[in-house]
Amino acid sequence: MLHMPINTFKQALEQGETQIGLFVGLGHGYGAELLGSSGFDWLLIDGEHGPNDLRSIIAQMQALAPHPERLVVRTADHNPAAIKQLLDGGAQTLMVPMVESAAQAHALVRAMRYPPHGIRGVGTAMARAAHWNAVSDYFAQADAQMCLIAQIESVEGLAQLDAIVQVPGVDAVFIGPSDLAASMGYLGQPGHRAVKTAVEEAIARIAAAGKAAGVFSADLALAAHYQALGARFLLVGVDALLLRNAAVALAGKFKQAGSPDASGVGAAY
Ligand code: 3PY
Ligand code: MG
Repeated sequence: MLHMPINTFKQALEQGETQIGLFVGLGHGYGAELLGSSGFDWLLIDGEHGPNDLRSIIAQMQALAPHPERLVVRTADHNPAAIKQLLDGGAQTLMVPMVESAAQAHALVRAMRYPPHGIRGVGTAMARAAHWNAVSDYFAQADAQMCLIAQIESVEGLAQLDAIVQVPGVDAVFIGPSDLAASMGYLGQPGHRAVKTAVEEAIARIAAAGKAAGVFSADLALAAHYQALGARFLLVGVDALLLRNAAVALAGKFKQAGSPDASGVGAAY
């Protein structure tokens, strides 16, 4: 007899636990598997900017299933049909970009719930989430185990933040500093003082409403600052950049050293 898995990411949010995560953006199960048991609390499989489709996202969830990291999938947009397929594919926690009104948030909650509480279509015979009808309590548990993270990342979203955060079923709010910076007129400057102040204020407002606040910063000092202000789930890096930066650093280090015999080169082996 199979049972619906408990959403431990949602549980940790409810318990006020801090969760540190990484973007998974290479778009392939092989790269995702490599990140399993790497020490992060959660991983964000990025269906918005990563080169992903439903099949590649499912392959990454399968590859990471044996590992302890909690999985969150970011959707490309608000499309309820795509949300339905991700939930059927086994995603329990969705991060949805660019939420700008309580009405949008409410529609997203409904997309993640079965009637009478929502509009999610029923198709468990083809759903990995229900282990193809073998999960006996799937319908009883499904709505409760879903977790919605609304992303606030525009001036309009910030203006509507207090209403969005109150929508029942919005479990957490994640600030996107890059899009917010662009929306504020500081494209490419997520660390700009004005953006930083806006993020700080948003974290405080989300926490005051009793919801979990999240944010991304690859600047670790800034990430730690946001954590100290009350952010409870953070992304602190991007897999593609870790690989790229390590490759550039290794090439530079070896070429600068000039000779395979130079001390320190090859220390990793
Ligand atoms: C953003 O910064 O815009 C994101 O979506 C991720 O942090
Ligand atoms: Mg964004």
